[in-house]
Amino acid sequence: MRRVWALLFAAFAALVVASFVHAPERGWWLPEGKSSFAPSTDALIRTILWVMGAFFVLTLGLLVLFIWRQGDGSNAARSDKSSDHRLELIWTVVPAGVLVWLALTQMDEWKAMKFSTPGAGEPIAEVWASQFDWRMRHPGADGRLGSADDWESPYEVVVPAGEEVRLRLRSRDVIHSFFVPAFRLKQDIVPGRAISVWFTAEAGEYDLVCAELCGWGHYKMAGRVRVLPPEEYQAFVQRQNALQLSGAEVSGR
Ligand SMILES: [Cu+2]
Repeated sequence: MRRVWALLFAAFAALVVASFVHAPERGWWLPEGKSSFAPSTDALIRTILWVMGAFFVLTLGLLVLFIWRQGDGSNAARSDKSSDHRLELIWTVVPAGVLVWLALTQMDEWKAMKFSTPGAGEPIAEVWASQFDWRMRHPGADGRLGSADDWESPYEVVVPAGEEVRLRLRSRDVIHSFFVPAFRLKQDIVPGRAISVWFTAEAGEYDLVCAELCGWGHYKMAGRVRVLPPEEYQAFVQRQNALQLSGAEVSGR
């Protein structure tokens, strides 16, 4: 019976490894990276996966081996030792060292994302999250947020391609999280705080989702980031500004 368990554990490990190996070709992975962060973030994810994968295989391998060796029901292979300080030291120091190394490896990436927010002054848009929608407020013709010519678009923020884009995130109620998988960008939105994020992206339309369970309608918080080539973006903004100034209804397009 113990050998059946050993085989089941081995099969489980093989299934996990196989699913990771085949994930990218089956579309079980993140969407293709479309921001300047994507290549280095993906490299970091791969590094962490390899390290964790190696430890996973090692741990399960040892487990399978020990169960198998005890498979005949005898305790012949069992050691009388109740502890082994050298072994305990190894399995404490090695994982701790690996964790410190991983922490140091990701520091540059973290710094670029969180502490190197470019530009001063008004952001391209202010993203307001609330239960359960997204409202994007743009500064309008005067370039200032909070004035009468601001215009809003529901669920969609429009930004220029190939430029550093800064957004300011705000919440009207609870904690939400601004997550654009294609940009590898995720940031919590905390009520009472204005938090900036930035990215440089390729032209296209990308999913925006809330990544913080914020209530019963959390699943509905699906928005979009539309990244336009710079000329198209300028034309779009001018059109929106003009519409707002003329008092016409702004549809968000
Ligand atoms: Cu939410």
